[in-house]
Amino acid sequence: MASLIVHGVPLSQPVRAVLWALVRKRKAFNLSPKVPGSPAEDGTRHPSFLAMNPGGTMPCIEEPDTGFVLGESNAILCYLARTNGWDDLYPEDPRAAAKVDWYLHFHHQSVRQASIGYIAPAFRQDLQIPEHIVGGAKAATEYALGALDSGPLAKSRFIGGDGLTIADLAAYGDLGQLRPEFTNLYDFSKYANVQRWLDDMMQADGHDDVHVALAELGDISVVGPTVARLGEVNAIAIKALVQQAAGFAD
Ligand SMILES: N[C@@H](CCC(=O)N[C@@H](CS)C(=O)NCC(=O)O)C(=O)O
Repeated sequence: MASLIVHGVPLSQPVRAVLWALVRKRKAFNLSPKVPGSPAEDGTRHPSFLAMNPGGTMPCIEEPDTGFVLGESNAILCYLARTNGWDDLYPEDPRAAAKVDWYLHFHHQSVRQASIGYIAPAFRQDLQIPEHIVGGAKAATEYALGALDSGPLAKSRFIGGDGLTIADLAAYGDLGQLRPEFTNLYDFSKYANVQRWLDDMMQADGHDDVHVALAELGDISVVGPTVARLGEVNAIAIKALVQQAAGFAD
């Protein structure tokens, strides 16, 4: 049986969410690094990639044995959990699953915007993202943090309830990277429940394994990284993940 292929790189937030599920469950995978937005052969806008994921974004998974391909991180997380029986990460009970689904739908126009408002301007200085887009994304992030803080995280330890689920993996992809331990681009102190949840997530199994690139990159709050540096930290993280995954079961 050939291992699942994950197309993407570890600096991508939604790719990290998928990798974290695989690492937690010790499920074997191969990484096929891709360049986001590039029409080149190794890019997410190349026709061969678009044939697998018409959205043209990473992550995308590919099952070599069945030919099954799927894009969109939250769809991938649900699929992996269902097909592998990871009921702790995505409960079978319809009401418990619905709480997780609530977050997965809420995510894109809310928490995901943290990466547009804070990370994209630092990582993609070449794009000179217009201020109204950055400002709008920061406002959406603020709203999302308030909603998480006064909503699910005021009631339970994790977003979907008392146990960690794929909702937490998806959310942490965009929020965890901003912590002082990584890029140091956002101060969460006014959101006590979010802060407590971030601390819990940092202790969760597999956290450090999927955050090698961000640990290598470090604080970028004063001087942003060069494109070459982003490539370097991705390469370091890919090597570590591939080595680790070689010991996992298909
Ligand atoms: N909704 C998508 C978002 C994925 C996404 O934005 N991926 C970025 C990298 S972090 C990407 O591939 N961008 C390339 C592009 O937009 O052309 C998901 O959750 O999978």
